[in-house]
Amino acid sequence: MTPAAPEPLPSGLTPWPADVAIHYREKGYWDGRTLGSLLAGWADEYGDRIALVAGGERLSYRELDRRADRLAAGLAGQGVAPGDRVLVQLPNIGPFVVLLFALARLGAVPVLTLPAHRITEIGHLARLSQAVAYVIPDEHAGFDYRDLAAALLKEAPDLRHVLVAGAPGPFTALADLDGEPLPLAEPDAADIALLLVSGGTTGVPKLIPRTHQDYGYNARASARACGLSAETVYLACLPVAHNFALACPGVLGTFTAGGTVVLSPSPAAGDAFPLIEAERVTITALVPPLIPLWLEAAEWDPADLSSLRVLQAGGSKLSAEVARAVPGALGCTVQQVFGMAEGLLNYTALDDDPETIATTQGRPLCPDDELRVVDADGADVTPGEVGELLVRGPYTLRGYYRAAEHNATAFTPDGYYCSGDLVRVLPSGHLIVEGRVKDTIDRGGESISAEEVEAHLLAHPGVRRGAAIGLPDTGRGEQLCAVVVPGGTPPTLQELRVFMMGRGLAAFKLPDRIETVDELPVTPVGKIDKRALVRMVSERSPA
Ligand code: OOB
Repeated sequence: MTPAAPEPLPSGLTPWPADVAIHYREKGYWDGRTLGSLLAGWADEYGDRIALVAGGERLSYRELDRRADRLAAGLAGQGVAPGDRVLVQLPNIGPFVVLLFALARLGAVPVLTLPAHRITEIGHLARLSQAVAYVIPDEHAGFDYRDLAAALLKEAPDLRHVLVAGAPGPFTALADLDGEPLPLAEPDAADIALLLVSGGTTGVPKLIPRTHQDYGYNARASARACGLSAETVYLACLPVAHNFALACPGVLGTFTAGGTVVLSPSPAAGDAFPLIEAERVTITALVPPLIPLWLEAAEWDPADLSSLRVLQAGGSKLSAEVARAVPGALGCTVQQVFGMAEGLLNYTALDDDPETIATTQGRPLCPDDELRVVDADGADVTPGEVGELLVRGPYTLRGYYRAAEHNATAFTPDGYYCSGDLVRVLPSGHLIVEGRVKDTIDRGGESISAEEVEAHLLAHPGVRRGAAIGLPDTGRGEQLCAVVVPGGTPPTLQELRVFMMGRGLAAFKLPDRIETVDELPVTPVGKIDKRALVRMVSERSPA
């Protein structure tokens, strides 16, 4: 008999089964600590060491702890109560970090939206979470978030407060929420600490509940896997509201080790390189589309990057060619990270051999991460074969937030999360990501992996960036379109087909059409946005 799927709690958290929870506690993965109490512990242990460098400001661990207490009191004064959801849409600025811990101290739950989200996503997330407050910057990257807040108020009935980091306009300044620290009841470490937004490129975003103790483990174990110490200086270039830069090991992992977090306003080399030089940054994280831009910039930018030890790459597939070029160009090691806001993290080890680092997406973080690789019928594939990755473990969710219908198909009855990622596992335990279950082009009865075609496309010297997409085609169902950002002279369709055939690719996987674009559209964290790309190219008539 298959076990019944567990019911979500009133908080929206789908709990782990009781015996599994006991096991995770016994193993020490779950240590009963809340994010708020962790900060208090770090303040005791690391005191006057610098926790955070943001803009012109440098905050010690003690100062960060004190500010979190004062903001928690200010929020409580506004009526923000334990369990309330607070929509947070802040860029990489100091108040993000203070707010995160202030909410943790209160037991209120941040919904971590990304700066690039707009009214469609924000409206949906506000209604889904029934958020009582919305925290924004005044302006960022040329966009006025107070206008977005005004629009949101019209469609989010539960929203009572708009709090602004910066000039508040008609709303309340976050800086004014400052009170004498209050004695606050500590939340339960098994409760939701934060809600992350799913990174999926299909459908509306979903919310991922992460508990205090599962997220604490996520950060602590990641810090260990990445060799962080009190000497670590982590540069957050990607949005800190994204799991990667927040806790893999990111901001929170760096704090567990007593290191220093430096916030960069953007991942552009022009912002990041001066910070790497000035703060002697030792580790940072990027999504793969940004790495070639850093490699190019490093050729002419005089900034001293010699402090950099590790460049983490994750979020989408990193090409082996780019991975191999990094040590020579930036003087650091690559660490591949195959992760998901839903939980599971895989890291290459810093001392894996260079080819393993260049060609695999790492191994699971935790000995109790349970992975299955299954075929379309849900049966385990022969070891080494490609299939969909299913996972459960001490920091992988058992259900999305308030999404009963979706949960019925996104999880197996025995609690595995169906990732939608196609992987194969090497005898060493390293994973290779082979694409997405749904990122295929269905051409003339064949299902073609976009990822496979892209690997060959990117190997062409005239292609700087590229993607393979399916476009509607009456005869064949879909036609395969190669979308190319040229690097030098782009190939013609015929040249590209000859080139790919020369690499041994089957004829039915060759592109039917090529389109050149100046830029590929990206998701809020910087991954290639296939849906937007299909829309963009569909509007053009074939070249
Ligand atoms: C990270 O998290 P999300 O939630 O934005 O996206 C997760 C999805 C994965 O399911 C996979 O499809 C893809 O992004 N992905 C990768 C990858 N890392 C993530 N695909 C190929 N190679 C990789 N290295 O993207 C994320 C979360 C934590 C750490 C790093 C990335």
